[in-house]
Amino acid sequence: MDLSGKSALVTGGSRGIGRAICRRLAEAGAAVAVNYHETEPGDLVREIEAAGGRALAVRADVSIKAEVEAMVAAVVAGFGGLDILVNNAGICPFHGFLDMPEELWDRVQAVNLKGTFLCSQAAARVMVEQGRGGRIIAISSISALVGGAMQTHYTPTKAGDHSLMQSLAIVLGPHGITCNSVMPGTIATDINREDLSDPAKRASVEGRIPVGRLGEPDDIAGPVVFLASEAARYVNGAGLLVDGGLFVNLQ
Ligand code: NAD
Ligand code: RM4
Repeated sequence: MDLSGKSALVTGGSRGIGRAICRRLAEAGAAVAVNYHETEPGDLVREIEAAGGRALAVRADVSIKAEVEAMVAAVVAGFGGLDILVNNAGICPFHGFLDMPEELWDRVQAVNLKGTFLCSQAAARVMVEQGRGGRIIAISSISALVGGAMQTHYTPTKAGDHSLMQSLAIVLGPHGITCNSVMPGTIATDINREDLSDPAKRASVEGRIPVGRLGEPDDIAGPVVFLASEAARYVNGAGLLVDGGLFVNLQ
């Protein structure tokens, strides 16, 4: 899975799943633009460079069109093009439904779904113009397939991200740009640290995962590198569930 000569952009790349994806894309030879929103990931850029790779940090709030366009322009200026976009940025402020504030609903839609639209559109325009194909990947979720009592604002965005990849697979396939989603199960990161801090909740989730443990960010990076690679050239419009078997463990 050699990505030498390719240029990649990972949104929300400074920590968690995004950080692991940046590391693995760089290891496979891609030049990696690490998008961040708040904390500049200088350490990750230095780590990738120290290992002989190329990386740059690009700030943008993925929900703001002008910032997304400036981010994509900065990647093209820095690396001379863009071949791989990973829509990873996302938020999940766990909240009940009956008292869900409208502003919280709007913010989750804006980051998780509109952000994927804005980044995919800006990147696709560059890829179509370049005329050398490309890869667009969304980090959707098992939550695209199942509900969550404290995630009524979140699960529709993850179903939406997957649905957007399905439609873009049709629109962009003729340009040699494949569009797919990866659907992680429960991966221990900052997004669910508080939710999983309840030992009973953690034990109940762990107990339902056939491989016997929660996911780690690096469990998601390999499948992303695969979808970004030539090995996945005929995979288009797919959703790859990466959950240790959690979803199928119903009975
Ligand atoms: P995380 O909180 O560690 O990472 C989220 C990243 O998104 C951070 O880098 C954050 O800065 C960035 N971000 C948030 N708002 C942003 C904005 N407006 N603009 C740009 N970046 C922004 O959590 P994570 O678990 O690594 O989540 C990464 C993705 O994986 C999310 O889309 C999440 O929905 C998805 N996911 C996570 C799990 C899980 O169990 N952890 C499962 C399925 C899907
Ligand atoms: C995921 C999935 C996980 C949850 C995170 C926040 O999409 O629902 O179980 O911990 O979101």
